[in-house]
Amino acid sequence: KLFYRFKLFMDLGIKDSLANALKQSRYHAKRCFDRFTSRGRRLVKPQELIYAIEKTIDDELERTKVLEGSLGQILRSTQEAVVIPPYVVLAIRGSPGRWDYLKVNADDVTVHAITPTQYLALKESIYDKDRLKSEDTVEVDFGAFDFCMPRLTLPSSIGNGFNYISKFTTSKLSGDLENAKPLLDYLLALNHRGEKLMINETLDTVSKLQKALIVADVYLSAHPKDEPCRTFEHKLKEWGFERGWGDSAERVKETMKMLSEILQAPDPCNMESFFSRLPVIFNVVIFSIHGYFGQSDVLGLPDTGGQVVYILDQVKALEEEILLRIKQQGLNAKPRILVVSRLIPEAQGTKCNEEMEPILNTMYSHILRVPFHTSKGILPQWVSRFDIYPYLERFAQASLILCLTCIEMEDAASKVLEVMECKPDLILGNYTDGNIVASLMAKKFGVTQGTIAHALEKTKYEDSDINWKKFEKKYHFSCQFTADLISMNAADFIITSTYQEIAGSNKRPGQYETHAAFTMPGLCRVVSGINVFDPKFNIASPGAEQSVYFPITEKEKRLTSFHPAIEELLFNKEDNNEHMGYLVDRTKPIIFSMARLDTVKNITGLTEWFGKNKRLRSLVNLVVVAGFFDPSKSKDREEMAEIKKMHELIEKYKLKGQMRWIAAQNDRTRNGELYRCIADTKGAFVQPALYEAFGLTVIEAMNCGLPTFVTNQGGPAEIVVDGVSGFHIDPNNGDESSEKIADFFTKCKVDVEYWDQLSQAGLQRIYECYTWKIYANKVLNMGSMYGFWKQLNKENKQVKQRYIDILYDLQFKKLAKTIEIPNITTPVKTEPT
Ligand code: UDP
Ligand code: LCN
Repeated sequence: KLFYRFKLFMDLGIKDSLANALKQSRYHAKRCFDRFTSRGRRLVKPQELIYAIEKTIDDELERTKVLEGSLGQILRSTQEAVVIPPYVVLAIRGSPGRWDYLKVNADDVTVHAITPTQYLALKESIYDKDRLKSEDTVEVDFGAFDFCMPRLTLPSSIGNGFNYISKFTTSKLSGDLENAKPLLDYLLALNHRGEKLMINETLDTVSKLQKALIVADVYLSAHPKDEPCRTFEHKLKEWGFERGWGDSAERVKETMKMLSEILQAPDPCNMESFFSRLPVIFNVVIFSIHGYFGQSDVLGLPDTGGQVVYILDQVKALEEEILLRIKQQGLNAKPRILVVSRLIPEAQGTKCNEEMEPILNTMYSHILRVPFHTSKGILPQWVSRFDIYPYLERFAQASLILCLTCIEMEDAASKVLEVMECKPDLILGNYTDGNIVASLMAKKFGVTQGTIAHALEKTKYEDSDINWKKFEKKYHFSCQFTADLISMNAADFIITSTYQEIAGSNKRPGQYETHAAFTMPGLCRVVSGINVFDPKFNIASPGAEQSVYFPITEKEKRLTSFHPAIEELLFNKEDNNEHMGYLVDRTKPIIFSMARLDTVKNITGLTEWFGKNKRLRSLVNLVVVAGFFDPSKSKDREEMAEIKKMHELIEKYKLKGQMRWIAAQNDRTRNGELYRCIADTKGAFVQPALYEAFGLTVIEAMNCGLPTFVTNQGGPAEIVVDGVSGFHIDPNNGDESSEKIADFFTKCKVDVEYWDQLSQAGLQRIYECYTWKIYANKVLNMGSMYGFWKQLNKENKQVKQRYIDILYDLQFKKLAKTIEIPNITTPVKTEPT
């Protein structure tokens, strides 16, 4: 069906396909479109479109014909429709990233194509009739800067930007030898703390470089392969070569050969390999600002979830990879990685009030915390990620005016310089707040920038853009979406965890894709926010720390010292403030889930599915680790409601005896063993989220050999291949999902090998795609290659930056000021600590 739909759209174009379809089924189409318009102006969701066909066509055969035919295909590809009688305007997503806007006149069923601007204006008019007439809407159009930049064409290429950048770079350097001049300039500029690397000014033309490479090749051929570079580097220096080519004669020769071949006849493969060997990245700054960012006692606190885990593991993996590369480059430099976060004086027993904290299991990496300054002093308390925007500019200290007026104040930029004693080579941002600060800092230092979203909030809340005013007080989406737009456009490359994060699936748009065209009526109309075919998009999925999350089959490594505590946690019958509910029948397998108690995590949903499904209850016990039990102790708006709901469900379905609710567990080493103890019961992990951006718990469980049932909404559906390395469940269809889980356990009873088969297949999937080693290698390669690409296209980057500055100054700053700064109860000194 998908192929048929795609072919239909390709052959005729969507507009003509729809026009033909309407002609062919004119009678039914007219009735169907009349039905849409009969209920007046409104926004219609896709389910309603299909439902309308089902309701208007009585004859079953006819109905199937229309539903399976072109009209049905087009309506199935429609993501939403604006109804303004007599018009029905369809936003059609023919394939990932490709959108068409078609206006159908319900009276005569004629079709006209319209632009995104026109579509968004019509959509706005539903919410505010006068908007159509108003001409004061600010339009944001990033597409206007991209006309000269290469784009990918196939939906299947999306997220594979790095490979295309090496191809585009190759073609830019091809042809005349002089086309390689930008590469020569790039190499000439390479240095580490002032010490030149790779080449020096002796090789100031491409032809001199090319000749020197030939001489060096002959010279190196006479040396044993494993001869250390120290013994011949003085000779190479005479010809203009500095250190950084390799640690042995063989490696230096190989790297030089790659460059020779690039100069002779560039090809993307060589280009990638050469850039992966360049000594470019030694110092990295990663911004992860909100939450309680720390190494212990932070997980489970509001807003503090997987991204903290991700960043700490990421730092360890990046440091290991940088160290390996430095060694292979024949250098003895020391790398430095700083995770810059917020210093929170009221640290709630965490270390978030400490300025510097070494990162465990690393040699050169630290958390650097900088406080939020306000006009009333340092902000002592935690603030929600939704309310964080007024503090960020001063935190980054990126504005020139601020630099001149608040010289005495500590800020992230000066702290980074002080600790690193130089500019970073790469800046990474995490989540909206980290990304906007990363953008400000990268601009200030002129450094390559990568962004990581973890989750873009826009997709989590339905119609959060068009209804932004309704959400504003609670969530400040106006700030968040503007900040996201700024940083995704400012970034040199974007790291995503899955394809779906960028471009969704055939059915559902991706998180980034929903920023392509959207509107916040009365604020701005984004006619081109980001293009998912931009080669800056890359998929680099995180892993799970394999020394913590290892399979149950590795028996000798099991952390048996935790077993008494885990036994207590799972089976002790007395309720306390760490666990409530108990498990009468210990012989049953356990289905397990662990998450923050956010609405979107749907732990209450899972509890309800379990409560309702007698068969499942007879087969397994349920254990969930989530939040805590007293709603009055929560500071988080959503968490309070979820806590109350959990208590109600436990009562309603009389779950005590079959369900255990455990409060958030912060000891990840013990959690690793907990997953394995669940696996010992031949249980399973369930990730029931209404939407999950990636889902670290899924890969943690899989690493421990636990079969998984994962939401089909978001990243987990990509991690797990349904029926092979786990199962997909539909969070919006609890009955079907709980039946699927029950079926699995029924089958396990008959087929004793089935559980092991799933467990093994999960592990295989992890080793192929989801490890930190694969991640770190990809990210460092990106840092190197996109750094050069940025230089190759510096004029375009500068022009775009000026546009970004306008959006930042005129929109973001104004919006950030509307967020109230809470009272500072305890006076906290404003001088640097
Ligand atoms: N986690 C934990 N204790 C808890 C809840 C979660 O240690 O009580 C950890 C979990 O093991 C995982 C992370 O927090 O490493 C959650 O990441 P995920 O991607 O699943 O969700 P997020 O919280 O980032 O939305
Ligand atoms: C945030 C989320 O919501 C999760 O889906 C991710 O796994 C986590 O960050 C780490 O990227």
